[in-house]
Amino acid sequence: MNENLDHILSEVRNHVSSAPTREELERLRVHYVGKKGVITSLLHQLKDLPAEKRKEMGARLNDVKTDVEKVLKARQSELNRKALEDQLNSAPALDLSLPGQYATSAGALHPVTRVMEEFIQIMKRIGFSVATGPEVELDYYNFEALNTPEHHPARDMQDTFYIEPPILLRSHTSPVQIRAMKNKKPPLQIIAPGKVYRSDYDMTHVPMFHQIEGLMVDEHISFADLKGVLHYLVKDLFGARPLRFRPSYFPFTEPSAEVDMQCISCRGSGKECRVCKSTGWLEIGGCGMVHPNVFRSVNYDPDKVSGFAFGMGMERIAMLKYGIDDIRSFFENDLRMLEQFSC
Ligand code: FA5
Repeated sequence: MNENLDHILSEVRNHVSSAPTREELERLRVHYVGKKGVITSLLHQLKDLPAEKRKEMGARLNDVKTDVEKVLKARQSELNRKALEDQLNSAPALDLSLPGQYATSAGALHPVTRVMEEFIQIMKRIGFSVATGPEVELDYYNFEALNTPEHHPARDMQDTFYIEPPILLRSHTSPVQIRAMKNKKPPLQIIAPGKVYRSDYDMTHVPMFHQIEGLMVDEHISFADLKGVLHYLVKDLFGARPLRFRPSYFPFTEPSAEVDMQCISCRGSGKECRVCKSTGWLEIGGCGMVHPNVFRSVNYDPDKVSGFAFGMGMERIAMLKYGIDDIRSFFENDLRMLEQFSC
């Protein structure tokens, strides 16, 4: 059997090393080490040998089997490499300078993102830093600490989506005021950009929109500082425009105001103007002086510090900047509309 094995091994070496194709190599593999192959049947015959011979021949047979498998594997790698080379040599040369079959258009920032970025850069220039807070918020930060306790009628103005009370989707960016003041002692000068959610839907209201909150706290901050900052901001965003501060109500500011900007379409004349509904003014946000109760809720002393806060709707500002009359068109993903603002 030993001689027989030597013969098999040299036969395998000859046949395998000259196997011209992968198909022929597979046939040889089946012939020698397949289920009914030459070496496999020799292994089956081991049981008929006397015990001591069986052990010696078993070891020898296994060595031969391992050798055969190695030879087969080596030839397989050679044939694979050769097949790949043939394929590469016969393929037509690839001309990478040819223009593509389909034009790919470059992406661009969404108009609302662009307005937000512009807004943030302006505010950073005058010393405001960016603060953030969660969109899934606690009732405490969204209302309670902002001087809006349970059953306060002002909660109805911002009807929102509750996950499970007291957890809700924040209805404004004002909760970041509380988080920022709890984190740091005055002075403080922050803006807080982000998504907010309300149960609203019409030409000027959507259920998800973006606000940027502003908050400045120090000794002797007055309404004049608030006006100065907002005039600077609007001038940079739209060019010099008259602003109007209309008395209003927010539980977390006192006094409070809505900020209106002169209409960019009719320049304040109001004459048959769809954009400002003939009023000559456009609302861009709410603002006011931080209420003493808000300071108390974050352990600031309202007798020592004062501050202003504002909250602006980014979609509304983008509508004014780009002359868009239906806020919903920002979210319909119609490229014909969005592409007009890419550059
Ligand atoms: C507030 O959200 C206050 N937190 C703003 C504030 C902050 C006041 C700090 C005082 C101090 P208001 O609900 O008015 O206020 O919303 C602010 C702005 O968000 C609005 O002027 C408007 O531009 C925008 N806005 C409100 N609701 C929507 C909506 N559903 N869709 C799009 N924009 C909206």
